[in-house]
Amino acid sequence: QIQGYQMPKDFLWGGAVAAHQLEGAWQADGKGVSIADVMTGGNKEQARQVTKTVEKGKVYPNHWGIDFYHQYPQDIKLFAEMGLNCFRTSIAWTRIFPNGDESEPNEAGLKFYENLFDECLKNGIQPVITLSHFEMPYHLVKEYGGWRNREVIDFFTRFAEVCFKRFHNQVKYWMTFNEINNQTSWADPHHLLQNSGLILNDDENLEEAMFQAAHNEFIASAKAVKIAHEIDNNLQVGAMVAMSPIYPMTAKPADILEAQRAMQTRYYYGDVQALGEYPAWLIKYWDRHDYHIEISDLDRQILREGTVDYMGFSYYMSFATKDNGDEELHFNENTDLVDNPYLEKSDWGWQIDAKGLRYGMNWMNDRWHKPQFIVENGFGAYDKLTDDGKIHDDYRIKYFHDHILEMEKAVAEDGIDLIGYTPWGHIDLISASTGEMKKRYGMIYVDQDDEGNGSLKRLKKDSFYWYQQVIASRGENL
Ligand code: P53
Repeated sequence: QIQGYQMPKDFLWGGAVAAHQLEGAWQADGKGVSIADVMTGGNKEQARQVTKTVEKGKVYPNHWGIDFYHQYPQDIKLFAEMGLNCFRTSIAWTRIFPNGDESEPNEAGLKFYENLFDECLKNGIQPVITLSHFEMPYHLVKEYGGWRNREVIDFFTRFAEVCFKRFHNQVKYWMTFNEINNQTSWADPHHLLQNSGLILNDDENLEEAMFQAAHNEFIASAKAVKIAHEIDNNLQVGAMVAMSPIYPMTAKPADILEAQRAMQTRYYYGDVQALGEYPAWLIKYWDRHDYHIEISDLDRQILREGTVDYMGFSYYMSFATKDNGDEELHFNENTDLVDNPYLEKSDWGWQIDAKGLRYGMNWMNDRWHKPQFIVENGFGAYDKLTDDGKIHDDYRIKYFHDHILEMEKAVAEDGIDLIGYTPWGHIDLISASTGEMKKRYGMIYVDQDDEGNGSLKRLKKDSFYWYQQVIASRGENL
């Protein structure tokens, strides 16, 4: 067993979830319908479907989640027992603005989060909040076309302002858009919907529509940063990118160049949010492809003035790419990724690469010079409840061991300014990509199946006790 490094005293050790994946209670207290409420359950073979309305007879796992909406007081006690001093969740936009375009917020929704955050704070846990985590009001998708429409910017900033005003005494760390760069794989309809509320018409150019929607999100995010600081200078507002480094397949120069363009393509979002400017190569790319992205001079100013305070990011896996043979230097994430023969995969095909975490942290630090916050990391797996009534998830402990060690090296040996670490789904919840319950990330097991049957009982897995002593030793005992 390797000893880790001890992290600073004020380091945040937590867990991370998103409202729509665990709260359930999809219609409680005036909540509106979000995009997650119209996504059916799926699995590895069968993609989730998006339906026009909620249809009878179909399975919508986010409607029940793990019933956190009602059970959170007990769950937070378990989090405190684990030793967490922070808890990342999101505020479901539809609890505050059910349709998204109302002028006044729904008080019952605000009250729910106020009580939830109070309960956390009473237990020594500070909430860390994402404003938009794959759960925008479906009404904004159907009536406004999602983020391709600039009107949505104002709806979002109104929502953000209401939240900052109401919760600034309870919540210091915020993030605007979850994994904003997932839409780099724009050919995947789920990413376009989850990130940007886009349902594409056949005659639309997917990539061009994605760039416009992302631009509108950047403006909304930059405005939110400014509003937050005006309300309370103490607030820290971060970006949130999915860090999956893209390596060159070989040392062949054309592979190296392709991997460089791949990284530029997947992380230009971070460039805009951290540095306040679009990179030159991208402007040239738009010109060459005759893409017309609506960006005004005022927009450019807003971006410069609304750069984020820190970079939140998720880390699950790394990718690889090679020269695609095209005349133009261009990376298409939908077609240009290759398997990395040096890495094993999870049962869902995600390449396991602990060193990639340290690599990604250094890469971001060199480029963006911002404090970082690891707000997701974890291992989705099939867990087995054994006859002794336990879950022996040694594979998950190994994953966390290897990743936390690389994280600690990045801090202790490379000098990266890291705010905290919140493993994903530290309590089992609904998977975002497949809608499954059986793709589990938790250190706390929840007795429920893919159809929503089960006692909902919470059980501590072996990883619960392991993480507990990691935190107690401030990261030394791995
Ligand atoms: P699930 C794709 C690739 C990497 C992370 O994912 C992703 C996705 C989108 O599904 O999502 C993040 O549940 C996301 C969480 C999500 C978690 O990773 O598909 O921020 O909402 O649950 C894990 O296994």
